Amino acid sequence: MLIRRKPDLTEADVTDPAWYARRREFLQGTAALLLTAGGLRPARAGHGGRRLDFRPRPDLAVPDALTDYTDVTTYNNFYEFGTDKASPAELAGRLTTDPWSVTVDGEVARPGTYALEDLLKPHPLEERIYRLRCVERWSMVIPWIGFPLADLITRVEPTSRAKYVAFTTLYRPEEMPGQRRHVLDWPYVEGLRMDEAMHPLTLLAVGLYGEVLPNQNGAPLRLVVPWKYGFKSIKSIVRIHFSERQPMTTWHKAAPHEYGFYANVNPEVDHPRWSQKRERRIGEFRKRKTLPFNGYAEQVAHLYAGMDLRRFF
Ligand SMILES: Nc1nc2c(c(=O)[nH]1)N[C@H]1C(S)=C(S)[C@@H](COP(=O)(O)O)O[C@H]1N2
Ligand SMILES: [Mo]
Repeated sequence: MLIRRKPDLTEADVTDPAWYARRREFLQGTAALLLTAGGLRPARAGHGGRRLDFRPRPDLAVPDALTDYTDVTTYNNFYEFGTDKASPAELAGRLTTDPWSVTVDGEVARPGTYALEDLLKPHPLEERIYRLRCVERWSMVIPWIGFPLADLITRVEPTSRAKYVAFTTLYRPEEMPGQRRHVLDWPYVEGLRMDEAMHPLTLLAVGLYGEVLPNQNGAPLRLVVPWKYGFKSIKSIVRIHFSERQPMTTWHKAAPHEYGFYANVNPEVDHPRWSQKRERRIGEFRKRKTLPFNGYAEQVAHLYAGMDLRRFF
């Protein structure tokens, strides 16, 4: 099934009018909330991107201070634009994200290539403040805008044989200069077990800091799995595939003894070349203790009950 593309992902496409009126209320409410929470957070001024309308989910937010917008958008891992942190912000501007479509296939009743705007339309957007921790021992706190991956999965109706969901990033070396070198096996692929994918914390993000995702953060659609190391949160997704077998993942293929399929944030399991016990929150000086499941243990530990998390790292 091929759905015809419309010229642009307009704000109306991603706006539920009911949230329109509440947005101002939210912005004021949040300012008050954040101040009383003790963290002096910067005002939510615009950063020049297209504004999104969304519903706040303070119930799903972490209380930590937000990472500075400049750090969130200039200190990135996006190997398609180079292996250093600065290249994505410098080079991702040339990536064309419109038109964009996502192929849904495999063990699913409603496969097809969906235009992004059609894929997003039924899903009201939410803001969720999540931690993101890179396996390289730095972390950030980011106000993501998106919707639960579970909502999309439910809509496309996986079959009973679907045990895993695999994701693929765009392969377009003309616009992604990092792909002209074989530093990774392109395109970048990642995967989740079905229960991880269906977990209410698992987010498909289309924005951050109230605006459409900057390209360097994975525009126009990326995964955010807050209890796993950052590399699971695949960017610029073009394919979502349902399978019976556990899919291969890019980092596991690149270094199987360093990066497992699960990649849960686990301070007890060292990376072979360094300890994972501590992390540097970008913008802070003193190192923090890394929390099991990145602080989301209460919500997700049950998914791994009975599994040896040293073996399934
Ligand atoms: N396609 C793709 N997705 C990716 C990566 C990448 O190189 N390519 N890097 C991952 C890693 S290692 C991290 S830590 C996060 C970084 O996300 P951010 O730049 O938005 O903070 O993206 C993840 N998703
Ligand atoms: Mo990472």
